[in-house]
Amino acid sequence: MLESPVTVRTTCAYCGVGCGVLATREESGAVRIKGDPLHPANFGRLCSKGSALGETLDLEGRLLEPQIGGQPASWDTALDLVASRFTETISEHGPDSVAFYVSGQLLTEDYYVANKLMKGFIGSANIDTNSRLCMSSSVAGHRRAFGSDTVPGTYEDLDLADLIVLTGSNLAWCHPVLYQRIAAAKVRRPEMRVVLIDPRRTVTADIADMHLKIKPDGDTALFVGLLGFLAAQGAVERHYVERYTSGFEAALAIANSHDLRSIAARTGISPEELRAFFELFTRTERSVTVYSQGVNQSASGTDKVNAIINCHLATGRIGRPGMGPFSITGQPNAMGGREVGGLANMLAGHMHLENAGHRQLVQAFWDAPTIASKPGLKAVDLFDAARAGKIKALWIMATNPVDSMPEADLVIEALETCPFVVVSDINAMTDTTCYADVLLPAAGWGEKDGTVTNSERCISRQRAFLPLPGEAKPDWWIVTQVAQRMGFAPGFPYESAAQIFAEHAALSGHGNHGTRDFDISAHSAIVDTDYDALSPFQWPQGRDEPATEKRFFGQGEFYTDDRRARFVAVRPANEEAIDPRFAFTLNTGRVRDHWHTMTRTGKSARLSAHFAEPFAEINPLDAAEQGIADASLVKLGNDHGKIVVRALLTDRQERGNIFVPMHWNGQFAGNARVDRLVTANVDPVSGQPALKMARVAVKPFAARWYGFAVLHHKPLPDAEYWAMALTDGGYRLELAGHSVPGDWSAFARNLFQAERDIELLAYHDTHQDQHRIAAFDGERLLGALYVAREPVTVSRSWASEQLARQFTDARQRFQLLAGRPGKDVPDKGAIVCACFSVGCNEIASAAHEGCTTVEAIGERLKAGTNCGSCRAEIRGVIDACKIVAAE
Ligand SMILES: Nc1nc2c(c(=O)[nH]1)N[C@H]1C(S)=C(S)[C@@H](COP(=O)(O)OP(=O)(O)OC[C@H]3O[C@@H](n4cnc5c(=O)[nH]c(N)nc54)[C@H](O)[C@@H]3O)O[C@H]1N2
Ligand SMILES: Nc1nc2c(c(=O)[nH]1)N[C@H]1C(S)=C(S)[C@@H](COP(=O)(O)OP(=O)(O)OC[C@H]3O[C@@H](n4cnc5c(=O)[nH]c(N)nc54)[C@H](O)[C@@H]3O)O[C@H]1N2
Ligand code: SF4
Ligand SMILES: [Mo]
Repeated sequence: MLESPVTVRTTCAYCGVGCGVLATREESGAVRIKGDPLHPANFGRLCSKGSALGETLDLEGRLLEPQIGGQPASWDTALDLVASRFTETISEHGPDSVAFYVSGQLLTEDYYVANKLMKGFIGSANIDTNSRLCMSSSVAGHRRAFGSDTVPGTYEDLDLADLIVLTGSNLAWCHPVLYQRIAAAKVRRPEMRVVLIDPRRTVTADIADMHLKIKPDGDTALFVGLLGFLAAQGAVERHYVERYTSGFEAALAIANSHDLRSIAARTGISPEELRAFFELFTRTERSVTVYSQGVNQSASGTDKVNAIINCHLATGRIGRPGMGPFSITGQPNAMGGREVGGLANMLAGHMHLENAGHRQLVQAFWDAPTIASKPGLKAVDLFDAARAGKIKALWIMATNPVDSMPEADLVIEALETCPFVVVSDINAMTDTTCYADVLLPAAGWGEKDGTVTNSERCISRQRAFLPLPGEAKPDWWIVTQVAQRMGFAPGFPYESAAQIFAEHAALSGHGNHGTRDFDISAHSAIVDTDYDALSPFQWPQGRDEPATEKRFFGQGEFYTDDRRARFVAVRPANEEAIDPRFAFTLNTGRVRDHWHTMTRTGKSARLSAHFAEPFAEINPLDAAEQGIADASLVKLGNDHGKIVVRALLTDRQERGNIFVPMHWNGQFAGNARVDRLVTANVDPVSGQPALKMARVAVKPFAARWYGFAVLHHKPLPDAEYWAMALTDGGYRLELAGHSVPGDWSAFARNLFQAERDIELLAYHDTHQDQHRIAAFDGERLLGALYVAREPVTVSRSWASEQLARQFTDARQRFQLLAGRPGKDVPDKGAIVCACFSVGCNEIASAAHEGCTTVEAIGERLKAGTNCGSCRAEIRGVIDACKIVAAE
């Protein structure tokens, strides 16, 4: 047990920036979180999610013991059952009848043992990961171009670049600390240029000098056009191309078959804007192209990646300071998972499954009975196979596919069909755990030890600073135990994460001799104490030669057979014909303060205040045409299903396009799992699904009543629409329905879980269909419900604050019922700054009083002065006030 308070250096649990965190456990049990000033990824900075990590660590909702069929079981019974069912299934139906579906949120050591068990000991490659939904087009594009899955550059390149092209990346919300780094570099060097390529005007546009509102999937055309332009301007770096690459002519021939006009038609960007961007890129040697899910999550994702890389190879802008294509990773250990070969078509240590020499190396090193010789099933195929009855035992670790896979309802069918489903998770109740035959309680962030690799190949330690809760165990331990019980004890002797890391490091150098990029063999003999003290380091760190160069490919030396890079002759994808029944393109992605399926960020009231409800961003003209009013509800549907979410009308959204966040799921909303609607259409090379491109019809959801409630107990809502968010002291809840409850007081009593002896304070206007009902338990508010025919206008942040306050007199109670703050209590409005809970009304009034810069707002209200993630939104509020003032 750790003595408290002790400060532990660890790494953030969330995104691939991989920020260093200082975690201190106070005497009270609370955990204080600060950025680690010494960590090279963040130098002390954290974003809103990282800063709030301490608020997500309580044990409410945690899975604290193994369960079989929903009943508690001992570890021995559960592990024996998993091992025997896998062993029996393999002996009856062969190794390919079982599968693991794992995650970029596992630590490298967890991932390494899971991959070793499946590929070397079970003898199948049926282990795939949620990275298939995330990074696999980047992996495939890297491998096509470089012969290896290498990210050539470093974060420092973002400081040094004169041009940063952000393609399909909402950096301000998804990699906030890198965004801040670019923003700071731009202040230091105002000549630096930023271009954003995204169909939506996201808050990232705030630092962009140019925003190219590209048509969905226009990226390949754009970069093919750029290649042609570079060649026409004589900007091709002949020396680099001739000496270090092959295939240039074929790629150029395609580029030359397109003129500016055809590129304009395919991208939706005007020829003038195209020319301006192409000229900027042509004349700026120090250019970095940062790309993320707008590139990867597409049926042409791999081609997009190669179209980008082609432009960097053609100009020799790769592997030198301030230059390069830069695929930034999403999950904390997306890179580590790739290093251990966690994808169904990869082998450990960045070796290749299709390479017999590599297979032999790995098998011999592992002293394994077998080695998978053909690629396994990729995520979408894996769940299809389970649905078809071909996968008979499936183990899911650290991912929530019922929410995050395309055609998500078919994943439910797959889990119902599969005879034996094991889920390792930290939470007892997720949309996936409820389909498990066996649930295994995993140790979470702060409770376990291991390493993660961030987007710039920097490996850092996650360290435990909390005791293991209940019966929870680290994922590597769970897999090791099952492997031993399957009869593979000699291959799985591990007693600590350090031993696994040492083996992984040794394998990376085994038979390498400079033929593989991934080499950390300098750490092959690491022992527990050194592992405990391990400082962040960037790979490669080979045993033989200390790395002197932190970037790859400045001097060629690619990992293809002839050590030349390949230009890939990519063609712009054809535009698909539109089924008129589904006239809208559905784009999906992230919001600033939530992480994926909300199993962790949903526990923080501060993070839940930024967006407390699932929503669809719709262009106001489209909304008008469909009869959709702002803040009303909309139904999005297609042949796969329907969802209902709040309409958010905004001209940030282009006509014909809709954006819905991926986060809301069955635990937080009645019917908002957006992946129900996304077709499982995959990229032919990488197998990554096109998660940014579904087709839907959009209609108003004709609610006959709308409700809003704040309540102390977690609600079990009974309404056609509901969405719940945590708030200080309880929950806030949005409701709506077609069928009108007969007795609103009974409805409210039920909702608040108010005992019979608790009296309700109620106001009913049956003529207007307005109802307001509150219940108090002594001086504490148990719940307040506001019902109206139109969306309820009560201030959400004010109402939420009422849960934490004491009601001592009748006047306060009536004020609550009136749904209005007293005159002396201003209404904050929607929360903009999560760190200091500052709302948009407060910012707007400060702006009206003369605070017209983000800095001035910071001085007055503190908003934006901690993590800075909200600075772009603060600027948005100030600008809106300026426009109103000018009108
Ligand atoms: N707050 C927060 N941060 C996160 C996460 C989170 O859940 N929450 N998750 C992490 C993970 S795992 C990942 S993978 C990353 C993802 O990070 P990002 O890729 O930055 O995030 P997304 O919102 O998925 O998508 C980025 C943008 O792609 C745009 N886009 C859609 N279609 C196209 C297209 O055809 N072309 C172009 N050029 N753009 C397009 C979308 O409009 C969107 O703004 O974020 C990581 N960081
Ligand atoms: N429509 C649409 N769908 C998407 C995307 C999109 O942009 N649009 N993005 C895709 C991308 S890029 C990604 S990365 C995925 C993410 O999708 P998921 O991986 O499904 O999302 P998470 O909510 O992160 O799921 C992680 C699960 O692991 C559990 N967990 C947390 N820590 C641990 C641990 O230490 N051990 C174990 N065993 N479990 C743990 C959590 O409780 C949670 O249930 O979603 C993909 N799906
Ligand atoms: S940017 Fe934010 S979420 Fe990402 S690693 Fe850093 S603190 Fe964590
Ligand atoms: Mo991701």
